[in-house]
Amino acid sequence: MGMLDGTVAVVTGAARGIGRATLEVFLEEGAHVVATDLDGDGLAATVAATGHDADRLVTVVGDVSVEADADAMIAKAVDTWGRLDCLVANAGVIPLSTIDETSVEDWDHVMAVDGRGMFLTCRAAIRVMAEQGSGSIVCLSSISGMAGQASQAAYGPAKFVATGLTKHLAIEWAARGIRVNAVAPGTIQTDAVNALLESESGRAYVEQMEGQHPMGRLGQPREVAQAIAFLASDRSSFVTGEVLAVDGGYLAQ
Ligand code: RM4
Repeated sequence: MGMLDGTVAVVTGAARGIGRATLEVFLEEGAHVVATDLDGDGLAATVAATGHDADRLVTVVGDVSVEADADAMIAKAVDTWGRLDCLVANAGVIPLSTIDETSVEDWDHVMAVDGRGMFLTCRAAIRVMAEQGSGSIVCLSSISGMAGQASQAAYGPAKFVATGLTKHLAIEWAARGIRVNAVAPGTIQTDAVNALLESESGRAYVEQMEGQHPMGRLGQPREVAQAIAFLASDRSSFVTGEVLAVDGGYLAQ
């Protein structure tokens, strides 16, 4: 028996990083998954690598910041399997910049993807879950959505949106059987973080972050995915409004 047997889930941003690891863990645990991403080629490659067929895994290529796309991601679950038990609102961008390096366009882009995208996918999911009277949403916050950090002048505030949306929606929908939680990952060895290693300033940032995690290492995408699976599943049936740090002790300092 898998922890998510019979569960129908939507995972956004599933082509790589934490989203991809979440897709893999959810499939291992028995879920049926709608995997979505803006990058159609990347998503196709990830899906092929899982070895699963359309019985358990379907895809939507789209942009979470576009209302019609976000709605289509949730509709795909209902059209394919008749219900939606879980949304993992993972899709996002991670720019590193101080405020004086951040243009208005940079700010708007991060808020559109990480902020509005989370709002739109949560709204579409809640409309279905409210009809069912059940559901579990897991939002991707960050240690940057719980505490300040340098060079995160737009991304950090966008992750505070994720934390805030989680808590407010948890209260708003608790009585209707919908749980809303978040994970707050520390620095995780994803493709996005690995890409930072290509520039000198990016490498200095990652090395410094590594030293700031009490466990003395970066996290792995799968370590976050396991926490997401727990929050998605019935094993966390009395947990809502929680932001679970998966950060090697970073926020405990
Ligand atoms: C994460 C968090 C980490 C940072 C990465 C780039 O959400 O803020 O600390 O290293 O983004």
